[in-house]
Amino acid sequence: MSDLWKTDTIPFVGNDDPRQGLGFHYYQPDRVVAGKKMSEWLRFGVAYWHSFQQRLVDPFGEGTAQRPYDSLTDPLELALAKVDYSFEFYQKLGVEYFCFHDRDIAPEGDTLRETNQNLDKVVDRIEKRQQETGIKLLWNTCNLFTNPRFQAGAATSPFADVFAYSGAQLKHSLEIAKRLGAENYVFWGGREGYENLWNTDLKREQDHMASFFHAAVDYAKEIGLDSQFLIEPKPKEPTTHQYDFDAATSIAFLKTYGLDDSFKLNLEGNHANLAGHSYQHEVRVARSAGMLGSLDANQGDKLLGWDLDEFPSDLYETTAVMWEVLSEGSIGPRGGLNFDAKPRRSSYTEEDLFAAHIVGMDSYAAGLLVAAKLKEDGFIDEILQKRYSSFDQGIGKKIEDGQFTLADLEEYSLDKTQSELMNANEPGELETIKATLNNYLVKALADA
Ligand code: XUL
Ligand code: CO
Repeated sequence: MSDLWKTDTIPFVGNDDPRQGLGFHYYQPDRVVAGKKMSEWLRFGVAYWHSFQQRLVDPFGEGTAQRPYDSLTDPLELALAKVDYSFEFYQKLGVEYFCFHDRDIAPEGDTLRETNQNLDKVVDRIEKRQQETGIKLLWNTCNLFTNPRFQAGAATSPFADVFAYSGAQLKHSLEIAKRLGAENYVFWGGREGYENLWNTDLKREQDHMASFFHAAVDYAKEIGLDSQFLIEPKPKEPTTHQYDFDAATSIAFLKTYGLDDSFKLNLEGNHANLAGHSYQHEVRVARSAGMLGSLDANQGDKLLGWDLDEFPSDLYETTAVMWEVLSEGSIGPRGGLNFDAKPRRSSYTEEDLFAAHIVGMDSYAAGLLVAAKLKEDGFIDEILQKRYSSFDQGIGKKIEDGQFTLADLEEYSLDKTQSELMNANEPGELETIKATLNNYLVKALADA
């Protein structure tokens, strides 16, 4: 067992010595930034699957992780040991939330009845540890993708027994959300999509998925579960095309099927990149539709085109995301920042697991500090206000108020010369904006 594991909590060390490891350089939970404590803005969560269940596998190799419970062989004993370890980890790290899939925490039995019995024993332990520590469940979810039965989907499987089983599994998972007081409940449809349209009835599958979500909403009402439901978009992987492709597609789906009042979105950085978007784009799209729910914070690698789930370290990206969050007033009504991320395969020690969470937490804390300075100075807000100011009066105001016809626009524009129209533009000044953003980043962190 490492020395680190013996320390009580990860300390704040500040940034006088940039090389001082295993301490927070920026994250101070009680520090007030833009009117709220850092811990309230960020609401960090640890992802149980990456940190305690999976073992840093990749598609070409077995896991490398070294953890103190490795020698345990009895599946239930192992599951309980992981719960105990995880709660010690959250406390040492100083995070208030965690997230899990049902199948992360307990072994499956032969039947759903047996599986649920295993699950309940582990949930008992989690409930006890939550009561002892005050650590809360940011969200839980159903794993409807790992088991071979879900090879062709769960709610969108062409096979009715698989749909039925998925609903039965979901029912118990919602009961667990209620029991553990989950802030949110996430639906990520890893296998809800298609490999090829020649053997797929897309409309029928999407109808099934919608009826699955409606049944979830109904059951939540029935049992008095008040967690915020979230869809987590991802364009592909493992499925070739996933139905919850990105924020815009998911919002359209929810509106088409009358589900938009019951759901919001959980947005993930690496998923955004796989969809050809920046993380900021996905957050902005959700904000614009009033659908921002929560964040799965991670990052990809520019050179690799799959879901790498790296811990966030790109300060430019964390600044952009936190600027969106500050502009919105919060991550979401009950949202937080879950590290759906894992250390690299060669970072297999317990220290590495702490270091990985620390760089993620520090990167978002730093992003918050920079974004707060941008807000305080009104830098971006002024740019936006000025750029669209022609819509604040005259013809622009009429357009925004909907007080126009195409004939009005013709009358207004018919005799305008090319140079008048060119002069209606203002320079976008992106290069200056980017230089200024860099200056803010450097200065805000130097002053931090
Ligand atoms: C997969 C992914 C999931 C969801 C929960 O890419 O992000 O771990 O967050 O099922
Ligand atoms: Co995720």
